[in-house]
Amino acid sequence: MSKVSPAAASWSIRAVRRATLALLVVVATGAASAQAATHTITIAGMTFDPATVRLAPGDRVVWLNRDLVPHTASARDGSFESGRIDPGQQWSLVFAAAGAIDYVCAYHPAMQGRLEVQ
Ligand SMILES: [Cu+2]
Repeated sequence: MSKVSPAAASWSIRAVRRATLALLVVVATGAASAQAATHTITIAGMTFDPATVRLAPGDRVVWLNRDLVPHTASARDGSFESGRIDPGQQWSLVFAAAGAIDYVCAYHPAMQGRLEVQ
């Protein structure tokens, strides 16, 4: 007999649902591990902290100004320019391409930072 009993059919539907759910969990986990990260650089005491940030292509970098005066994040090669970031404000950018970028504060050139996208 090749006829499937209702109980067996019901069991196999549950098994398929369970397998589908397991597959979805695997896909979601894979997506999460490949998800872009956010790196926050705090500006305080006239410094970028951390001064050097290593990130992966697609990651976002946030500059958060916790200082008492405005600052900028200005790439030496001109590839990005935050403009004025007032105290308490932030600015962010996603870096798609690999490479190293040195940046400074346009108002206080002694303030220096570096991004290493790899
Ligand atoms: Cu500054």
